[in-house]
Amino acid sequence: MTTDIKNLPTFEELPMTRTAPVRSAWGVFGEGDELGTWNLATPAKAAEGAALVRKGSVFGLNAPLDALARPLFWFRSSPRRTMFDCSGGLRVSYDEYLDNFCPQSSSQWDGHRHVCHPAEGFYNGFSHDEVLAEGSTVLGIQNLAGRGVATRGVLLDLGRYLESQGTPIEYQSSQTFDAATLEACRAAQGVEIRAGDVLLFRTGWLSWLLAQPLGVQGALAEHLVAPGILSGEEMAAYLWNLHIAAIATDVIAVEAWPPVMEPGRGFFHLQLITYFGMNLGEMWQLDALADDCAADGVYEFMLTSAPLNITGGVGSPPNALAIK
Ligand code: UVW
Repeated sequence: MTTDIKNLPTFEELPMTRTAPVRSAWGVFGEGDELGTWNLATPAKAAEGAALVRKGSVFGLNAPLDALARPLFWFRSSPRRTMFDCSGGLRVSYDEYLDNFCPQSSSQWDGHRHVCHPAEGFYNGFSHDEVLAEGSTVLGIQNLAGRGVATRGVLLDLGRYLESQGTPIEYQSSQTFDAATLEACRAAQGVEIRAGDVLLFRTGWLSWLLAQPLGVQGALAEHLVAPGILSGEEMAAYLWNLHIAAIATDVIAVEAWPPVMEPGRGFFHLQLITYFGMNLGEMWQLDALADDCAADGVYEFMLTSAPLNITGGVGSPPNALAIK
């Protein structure tokens, strides 16, 4: 199915079918769709992104896989890498393997399998049985890996913007950014956000975290607090009505942590991933890109991402590039 990205329902018009949950986009991209808002990153958007490549500057947006000795969620682990001589001791050829590799322990995409509602299921109404059945690949990250991402990217540098306003972000807090703040930052930067874009917002949190002594990182792993967007209906309306293909950031969870639990619905991840079908990019390293945007005043670029082609995968490092 080809998506008419100029003719999408507004947030106020959702849901589009009688059986879909409130504030959900189930059915908007077709019954059985597994890509969600990635449908908005069309071939025309790839061409629009490519037209933004002017000076040839390339920014890799992945932090190292083992950036954190101890990932901040207890259920994640950093990979252990072992390099070995595969030439029978001749010392002419080497391979390696990774143990303990969790694709979401550093820069990552949270894919469509990452969260779901206990009763309503996964994005687009796929049930637990359909997704979790032995051998099922439904909603897996391979869907995105197979098509790849090439589109227009836009950076909102909230870190710089809020500092310029005299209200620098408090990294060791659950500070929230509401839609008005995102809009004010966007307006101050003089950049448009268009349908099919990947929207990046930078806080500076990841660089702050990586510069902290292990004791501070360990304390955060025990009791995580982190800034992020404000959850709730106003933010949901703002993000849906932009008709972006995805949102990504340098903080750990897109939304502030600990998250706000909406009764009967859960944390904001569900609104975005489960109900909109929108993947979340987290812990991306955005500082070099942000420095460049601040220097030349250009906050739009080509954004590419080639996630690992993990059959049935929940998430992946993004392998994202911004090219200006
Ligand atoms: C959780 O959803 C718990 O973590 P993250 O958003 O970092 O993937």
